[in-house]
Amino acid sequence: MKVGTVFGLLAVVLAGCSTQEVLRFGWPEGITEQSTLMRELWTGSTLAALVVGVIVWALIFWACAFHRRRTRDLPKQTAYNLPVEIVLTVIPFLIIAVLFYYTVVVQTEVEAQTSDPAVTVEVTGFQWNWEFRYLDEQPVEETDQPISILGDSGESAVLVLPVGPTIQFELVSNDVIHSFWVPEFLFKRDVLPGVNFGYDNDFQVTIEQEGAYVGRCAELCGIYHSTMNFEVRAVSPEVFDEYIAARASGLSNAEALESVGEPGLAQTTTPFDTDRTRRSATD
Ligand SMILES: [Cu+2]
Repeated sequence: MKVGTVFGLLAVVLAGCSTQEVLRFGWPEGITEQSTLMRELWTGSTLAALVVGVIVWALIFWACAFHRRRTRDLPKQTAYNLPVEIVLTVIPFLIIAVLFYYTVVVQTEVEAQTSDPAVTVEVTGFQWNWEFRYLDEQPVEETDQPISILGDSGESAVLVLPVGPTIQFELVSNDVIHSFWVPEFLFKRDVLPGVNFGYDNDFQVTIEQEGAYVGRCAELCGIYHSTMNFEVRAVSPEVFDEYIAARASGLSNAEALESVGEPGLAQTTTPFDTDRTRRSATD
């Protein structure tokens, strides 16, 4: 009866799920090469935990089934059994050592940086929005300044990025600590004031999937912290080049996006009014 229930539940849970989804064990789907590495670490760790779990459950059921109290005599006492104590110390240590090893390997790969990223974006966090500047792309013709995307209370910043090449983010804050977080990257990093004094606060990703993805501030940074949203728009490298050319020619972000066949405004978030002067006592 109980076994039947378990199989019934399993059938319901597993129906319609691909092997890939089952092996993700609830891990959120990422869109970068780096997030795949993290997912593999999670799958491996969960499988290892399941193996340990099955052994522990088997031992519990074995003890329950075959070592029930049969007489009123005190059973054999095994406290202070040195060989057992050693085994029970060594095995968890080995498990931790293996998990630690693979965690460090994956962390190193996720944080690895090439010396010549294809796109470099300077990310500036400020109370309470974001500015993105393409440091290595052609500048705006008229001003000779890097192309910039500035979020404000009327329009969320839409950061356009190509799928395929390596993208470098250089994080800077103008005021307090913020945190640059695109949930679909499965990665976030604090945006610190003072990085210009020599603190290296860069990371790189390689996006694998086109689409619109929301970005957020993940560090409580003041009254409108929760409104610090932006959008990453991942497009093909060809569309990215067209977009950069359109921006360089002087078009606004929305105009340039529309000129390459993309929606001009953010699809995943809406702008928020952070102008405190308008919230007077008379409102
Ligand atoms: Cu913030």
